Amino acid sequence: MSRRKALISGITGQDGSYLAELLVEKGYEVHGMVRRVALEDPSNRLRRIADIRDRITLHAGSLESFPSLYTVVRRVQPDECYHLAAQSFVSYSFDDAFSTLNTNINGTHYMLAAIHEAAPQCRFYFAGSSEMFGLVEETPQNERTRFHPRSAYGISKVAGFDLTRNYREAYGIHASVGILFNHESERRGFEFVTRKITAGAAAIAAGAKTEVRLGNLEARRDWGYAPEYVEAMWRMLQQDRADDYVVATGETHSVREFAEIAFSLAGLDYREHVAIDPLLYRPAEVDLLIGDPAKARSVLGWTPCTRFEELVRKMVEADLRSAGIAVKSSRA
Ligand code: G4F
Repeated sequence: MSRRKALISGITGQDGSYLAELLVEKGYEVHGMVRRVALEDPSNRLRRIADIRDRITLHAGSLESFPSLYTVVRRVQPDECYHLAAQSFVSYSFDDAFSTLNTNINGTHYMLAAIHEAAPQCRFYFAGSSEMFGLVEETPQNERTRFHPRSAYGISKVAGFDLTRNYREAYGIHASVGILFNHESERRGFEFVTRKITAGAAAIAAGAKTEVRLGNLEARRDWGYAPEYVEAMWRMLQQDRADDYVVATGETHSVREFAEIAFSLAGLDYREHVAIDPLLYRPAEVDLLIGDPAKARSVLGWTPCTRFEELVRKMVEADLRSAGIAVKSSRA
């Protein structure tokens, strides 16, 4: 039997790299779509997939160009397509709403249209987000909770959700949406608050800096461990029927709690090193997110394993090691 083929957009990111590793391990022929600039700067932009680079095939493609996506889909003829690529930093979407909306909405539409025209049997995954819930209308949030996005990023994800559902209903594409709550790891980008805190605490412990500047410490998020979340993506595409699923831990914690634990694991008191910068507050904040993963648990058989404190520990220990600090005990 020939190997199943998977195409991943956003393969160089945190989620894309973990998903590619999972699919390689499962015996898939894995293809990734990346921007041409990434192919020209492998040591930097392809660093997260360096370990599996010789076991995957990369194709140049741009979310801004339907012909480029269409060409990749037609050539690869994937059985499964995971559309993860996006402008994913919420804060940036306030600085440039136009490019966030263009890239995220058109990019998703182009991917769906390319699948519909060139590989209609392919199963499709769209990376939805808890940012779609925004100003939450109920707690915890589940698949039936109404969306109220608070940023251009959140709006673009709601549009992607609607596009995905429409391709499912109108054209019979096996298209599912994962409504993923925040998920972090040692591979998280430095612009996101968790990594900014863990890398900052490690740099302070190493004597390389003295403070970390943060915005709203009271925002609460449902933070899980990214490698477990890509498993949920894969499980969605193994179902007979396409559907939408909340993927979350069911626990919520504040940015302040994250900072307190991270700094203490680095042997520091966050109150002495965190400076509040009003410029880092968002014009419209998402104050509270907490997901109800009951459907993912019952239908997909998916459960999160890594609890909040363990997640913080994994991230802090990795950053301490990178900063040249020996870490004695790790439960990781
Ligand atoms: O880490 P964040 O930037 O993540 P955010 O905005 O929750 O979005 C992430 O999770 C979503 C899933 O729910 C994804 F869809 C999205 O792509 C992304 O991965 O910010 C978390 C919270 C916010 O409330 C923010 O205001 O932390 C607060 N915060 C406080 N100080 C900060 C900072 N966030 C950042 N990035 N930097 C700060 O200095």
